[in-house]
Amino acid sequence: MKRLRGIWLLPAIVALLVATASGSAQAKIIGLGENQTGSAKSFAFTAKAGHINTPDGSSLLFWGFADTSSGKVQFPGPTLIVKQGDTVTINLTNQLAEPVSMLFPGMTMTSSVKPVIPAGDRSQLTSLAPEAAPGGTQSYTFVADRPGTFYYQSGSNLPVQLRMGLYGAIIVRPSQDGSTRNVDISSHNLNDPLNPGVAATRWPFTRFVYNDSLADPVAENVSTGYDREYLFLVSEMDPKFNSWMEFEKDKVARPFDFSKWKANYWFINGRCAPDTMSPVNAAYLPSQPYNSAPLMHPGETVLLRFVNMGSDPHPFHTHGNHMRVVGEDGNPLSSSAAAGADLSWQAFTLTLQPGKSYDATFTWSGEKLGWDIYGHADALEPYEYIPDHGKIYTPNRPAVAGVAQAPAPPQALPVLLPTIEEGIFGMWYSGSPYMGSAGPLPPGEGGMNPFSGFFYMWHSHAERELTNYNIWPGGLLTMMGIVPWSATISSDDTYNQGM
Ligand SMILES: [Cu+2]
Repeated sequence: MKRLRGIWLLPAIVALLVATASGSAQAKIIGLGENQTGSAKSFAFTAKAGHINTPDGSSLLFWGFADTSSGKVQFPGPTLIVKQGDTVTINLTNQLAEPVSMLFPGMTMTSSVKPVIPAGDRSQLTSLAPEAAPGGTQSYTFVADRPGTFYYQSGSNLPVQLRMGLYGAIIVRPSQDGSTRNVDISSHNLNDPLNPGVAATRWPFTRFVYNDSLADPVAENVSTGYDREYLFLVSEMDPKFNSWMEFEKDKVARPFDFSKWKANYWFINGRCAPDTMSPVNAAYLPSQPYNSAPLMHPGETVLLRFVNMGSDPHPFHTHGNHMRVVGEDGNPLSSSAAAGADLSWQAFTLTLQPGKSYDATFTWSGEKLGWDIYGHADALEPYEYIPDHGKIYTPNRPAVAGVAQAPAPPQALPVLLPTIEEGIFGMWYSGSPYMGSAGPLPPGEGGMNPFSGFFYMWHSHAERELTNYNIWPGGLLTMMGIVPWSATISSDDTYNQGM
């Protein structure tokens, strides 16, 4: 999205930095379950109605799940975070006016999975799982025996209940999590901060999507190790449908024509941009507690856990670097149980299909740009790409036979860090010629970019999905922030800040 540079960049970055400055930006996946000890985990959910807010001022009726202890219904439902081998029980109470059930695709159910087929001469399946009647309860138990990214959803009256938001994510951490595996990164030419000027050969990971090969150092192509993780649960809504659900008094006489259902809001973790970049638990989004504000340090590996709970495919694009897709639907992309992610592949854009999950890793080091992204020629930054260090940018003008070209400038401008004046008059100028405008901005608008970070867009490549009910920009979009190692990322394990 070249045209998004400049004018759109500013409010997005302001939003992100405000979120970060308040110390509540999401730097890990938040959810329920990690504070429970033992391998038997129990959750109490209530299905109920609420309203979500969109950045254009709309309010939509939704149905969601509440963590009963807080009572706050949320969109999407609470993310469950459990460990491989855990036995998970969910006690559901239904406060909606119609029966609700829960499905856990990919899990080994140990409670009843009997579908609901009411007796009668025109028997029809009405639910894919045992239901909680209005005002009633139902419990579900499963063993989370496989690691990966999963989801739960309603199994009843699907055309209505899925469109109303009855779903959430499940993360199952592998039994290998917490052990240290060294991944061979000798081919990366990244500066080793412990041994400046020398290329780093090992990167220790302690978190993994799946159980990797036991060899140490682990070959890079089979590791599912990562440093930080972010959830991208994507979905969409047609406000005309939510409005019909809320205000139509006679739904039998005036049914909704589902052939005319057409999405006009697109969400990441239940929020439309730019709310995606607002803080976790923002007071003005009482039913949408999760944000999508990824931050990383150069050289780190970020895990993107994708779940598509909508009914449309969403092509997700990360800019800057490709993602490496290492898993799908809770299965590592491997050729055998022991091989690790050897069938992983590089994605420029990853099309998220409805009802599927994907695990993809992402690394950004500024490598092979042909110029020094840090704009300096002094000491190497941690994990800086060594061959580009100290390089200046020169335009690439391939020779064309028989075509006279104007001579290239003898020396293009190097990438300079902002001066004090630019800090005052161009407050977000990162020093990169590729990010935003370096022109003067009105003084007095906030402060400098405190991280000197690089911020750029992660978004749906279906560009209609970058709107909020036809107002651009918005929708399925957020900004990735790459901040120097000197900047603390909230809940960074190194600093142990926690959420
Ligand atoms: Cu783009």
